[in-house]
Amino acid sequence: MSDEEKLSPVEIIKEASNYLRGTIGSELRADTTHFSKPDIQLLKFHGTYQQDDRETRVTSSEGGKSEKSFSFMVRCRIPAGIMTSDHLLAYLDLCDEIGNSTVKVTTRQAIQLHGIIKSDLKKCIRRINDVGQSTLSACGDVNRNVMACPAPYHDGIRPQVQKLAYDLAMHLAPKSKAYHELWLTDDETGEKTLAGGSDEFFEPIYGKVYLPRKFKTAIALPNDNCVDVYTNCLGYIAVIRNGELIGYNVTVGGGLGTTPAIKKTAPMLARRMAFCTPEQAVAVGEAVVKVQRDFGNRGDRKVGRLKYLVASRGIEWFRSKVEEYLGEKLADCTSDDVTEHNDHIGWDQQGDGKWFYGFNVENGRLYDNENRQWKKALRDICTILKPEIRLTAHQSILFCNIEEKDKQKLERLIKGYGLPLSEEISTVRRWSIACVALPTCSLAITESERVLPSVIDEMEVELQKLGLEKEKFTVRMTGCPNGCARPYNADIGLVGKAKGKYTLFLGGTRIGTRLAFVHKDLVPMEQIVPTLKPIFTAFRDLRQPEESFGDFCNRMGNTRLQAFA
Ligand code: SRM
Ligand code: SF4
Repeated sequence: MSDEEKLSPVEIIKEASNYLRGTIGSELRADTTHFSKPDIQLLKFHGTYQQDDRETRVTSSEGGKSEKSFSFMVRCRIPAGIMTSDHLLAYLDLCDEIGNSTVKVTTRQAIQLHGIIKSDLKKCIRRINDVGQSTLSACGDVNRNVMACPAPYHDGIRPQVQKLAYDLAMHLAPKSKAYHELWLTDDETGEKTLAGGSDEFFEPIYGKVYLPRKFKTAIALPNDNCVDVYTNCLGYIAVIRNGELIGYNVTVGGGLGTTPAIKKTAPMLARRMAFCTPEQAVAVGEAVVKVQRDFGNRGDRKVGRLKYLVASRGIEWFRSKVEEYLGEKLADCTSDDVTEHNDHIGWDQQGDGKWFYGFNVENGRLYDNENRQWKKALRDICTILKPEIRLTAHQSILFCNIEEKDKQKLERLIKGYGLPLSEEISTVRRWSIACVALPTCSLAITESERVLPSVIDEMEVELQKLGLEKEKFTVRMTGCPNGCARPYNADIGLVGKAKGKYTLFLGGTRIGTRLAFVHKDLVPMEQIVPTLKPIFTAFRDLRQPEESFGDFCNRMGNTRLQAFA
């Protein structure tokens, strides 16, 4: 049997799971702290990861064995990041009552809770559903949270794009009843606690073994690629004529995860495939999913993502397969492409007489300490002003539907809890994001969200000295090469490679259309800013008019950049 024919162990687990059930039900009832290996894989489809706090691992004196302090990360599916104040209040309550008292706004416009112990897991997922949110398919080998520009503009386009995110999320969600059976039933009677759930006994789109790997979808606008569309398996770029949405240029095969030691893996930007009308968009998405389902690599999860299928078979082959599954030919892409990235931070008008405020949350982490009370501020804002809440792909929050008369009140609530207004944050901090990494992420090699703020502190000083403090460029840090904060197409990417050391990438773009290159490997954290300093200086002195930092690095090329050092 060739490598491709031999199924990976996760395939066997999915096949035997009876549509995502496995033995999760009985293991949930057992008086244990954690699940068995097969169920850990299946739990992901239900929106939860078994983790352990890597800092509280203790070594028993007898066996010398590591005993883990198990807990669960629970991720919610929030298409286009759109939710209500009541939803956010429910997450804040849950994190305080049964989580680690923090909430993470993710790079895919979703919410994560950490530190849920096994005996609270069912309660956690049920309460999320009770308020009308879901964790189903937030993780696992299925279509994940669908991203779309969250800005609440009444422009006739955004609402359609956001609705498509919702429609795709619902259409591509698993139909197995397992989710309802396991999480939304009474422990004693087994009765459903919440109406809904499909009556299907099979998966019409996915089949028994779901997809070979995770699958990600995003929808962008030409003047606003705030979702980083080219890093997704499936992307839609709105095509607008005379103010009307006439369709989408569909992209396929983006994805950033890589294992540097395995040469066949690499970050890739998506390719432009074909044009579809708004009416075709969901069916085209389904066809793309089905082609990956049937032709994606199920033998080696390292190359199971759609990007490897598109790269190995070619975009023409892929498009013809999609057309075959769709049952019709698609038109070619128009020339429309993404040209800007709006992070939606600060005040902006919605176009209906109301305002929204983009609130920059540093690395998406909501917590309270003696200096800053993110959670208290959000509780007050959500209780007093009740804005609609929208999450951005840069880990931040939009407060929507704010009346003119309430603008100052909102600002006072933010300032009252020691938090900076978005306008008070430096440009470089505003455009920086970091992944979770330590202590919860089992794959983390280095710190990320806990150390990026201090790296940015140093960067602010140098940029100020050079008069570059107003320059807009993205800085993205991750604790390992998986790329959860999308470092590989940023102006500056910092990727954890060895303890306390990072690979420094340069030359991407703020609009996400170009991959960065490795400038220097294994840079100790304290050397990051000193390494960048001569390049910032050269940028100030040698840049062309209006040239961005990423474009400058790309034009110079790495040999010249290294010479500046
Ligand atoms: Fe991610 C795995 C966190 C967005 C690529 N990611 C993980 C896990 C679940 C670690 C694990 O497998 O045990 C991390 C959980 C850490 C924790 O303690 O919470 C994790 N990923 C995150 C989040 C929370 C980062 C953040 O700080 O915001 C993001 C959650 C998004 C969401 O709401 O769904 C997150 N992950 C991403 C992105 C960015 C994106 O999708 O726009 C990427 C790069 C794009 C891509 O998918 O290619 C990304 N995560 C990965 C990979 C590499 C996948 C690959 O193709 O190789 C892994 C590991 C894997 O799948 O094997 C991973
Ligand atoms: Fe964990 Fe690596 Fe993702 Fe960071 S990039 S959250 S360290 S998997």
